[in-house]
Amino acid sequence: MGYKFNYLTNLCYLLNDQNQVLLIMKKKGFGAGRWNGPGGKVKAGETPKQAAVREVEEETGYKPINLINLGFIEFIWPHQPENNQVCYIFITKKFSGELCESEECLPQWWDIDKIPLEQMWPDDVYWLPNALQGEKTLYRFFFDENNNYLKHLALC
Ligand code: 6U4
Repeated sequence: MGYKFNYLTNLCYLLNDQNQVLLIMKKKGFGAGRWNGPGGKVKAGETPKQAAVREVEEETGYKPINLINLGFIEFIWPHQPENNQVCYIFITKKFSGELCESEECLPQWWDIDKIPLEQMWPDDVYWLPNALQGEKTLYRFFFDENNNYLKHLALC
């Protein structure tokens, strides 16, 4: 079965040398009130990687260097297909600049083994801990109209 995707997005995970990952609390828009990786929509003319660099700078103040692509996740809302998106997943241990809170979001470092999964998107528990270990990430997740998790499958 083919799915229609309205846009491409990205999520980008910065890791530091204290075994921590940088997450943001989005203050407004889609996903507000949840902790998530920095990221957002890929704009016309950008590659997913260029968009990830831009979003991380806008949302955290850091400039990521040498982003590694782990794969992508198809997020599907069968009853709200306008939300459907293909989300590219990036990770890096290299970045420059200074951490900076913005009007849009609060960035915060979290110990990798204590990430706040209960305050994140419900799919993250299935894939994020492995992705933070550098594992290939290729999935399709389905959500209901209240953004509750329905089911998922691996795409490889
Ligand atoms: P606007 O308001 O259009 O400037 P922008 O930050 O460009 O926002 P946004 O927030 O719509 O884009 O992008 C959605 C973000 O949410 C992307 O980083 C992907 C992420 N996202 C969407 N569904 C998700 C899900 N089910 N699980 C997850 N992240 C998800 O972990």
